[in-house]
Amino acid sequence: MILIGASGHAKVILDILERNNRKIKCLVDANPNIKQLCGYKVEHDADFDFTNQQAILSIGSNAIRKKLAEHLPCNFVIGIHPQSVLDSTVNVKEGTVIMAGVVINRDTQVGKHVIINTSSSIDHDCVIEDYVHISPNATLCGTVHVGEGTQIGAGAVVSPNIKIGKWAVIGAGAVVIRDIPDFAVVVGSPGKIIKYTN
Ligand code: JB3
Repeated sequence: MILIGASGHAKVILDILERNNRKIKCLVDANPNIKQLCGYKVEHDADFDFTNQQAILSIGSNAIRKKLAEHLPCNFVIGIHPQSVLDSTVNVKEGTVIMAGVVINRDTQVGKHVIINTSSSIDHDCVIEDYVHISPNATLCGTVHVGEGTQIGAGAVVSPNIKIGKWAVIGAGAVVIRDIPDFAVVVGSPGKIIKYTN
């Protein structure tokens, strides 16, 4: 299989794939100056045939993952660290990665090309839509809904039953106690909207 994107996020996914005994053919990056990562060869978009490759998009930007997922002819696979704890009812879709120390509880649904980053906690009955990034140590209580493309910052806390819209940004350490509309940028405790991304 291949990883698309060859920087810091790819390093973490490589570790997950190695622990799962996946054979990594190469990485592919848009930047022709990147030649290798962690001992793996890095190929480049301009001269690489993506057709039917088993792949993960190892790029932290939610918008870039969406753009590439929609046009690359790959078969996207899931990467789950063996030291994460997912209830058997948790549903995870293609292209999503789940890092070390993550806990996801019963009846939560995780969409496509999502990043559930290191040691984050997602409780029961949550819905995490496509292209979301849950950053390290974030905590989502029960029945939280996170819309497409939204980033939940490191260490943020989201109270139970909260709905966060699409392409929003919740700042690091924010505490979200009210529903958040699409595109809102939220900081602080209690979380306040300071601007909109669109
Ligand atoms: O917060 C944590 C724990 N991790 C962050 C991660 C989620 O996001 C990390 O700290 C970084 O902030 C970020 O990691 P990422 O995405 O590895 O960061 P960056 O250094 O920006 O690397 C993105 C890579 O994707 C670069 O090497 C780009 O050249 C490459 N890239 C961008 N667009 C692309 C494309 N590669 C390919 N093949 N095709 C593209 O269209």
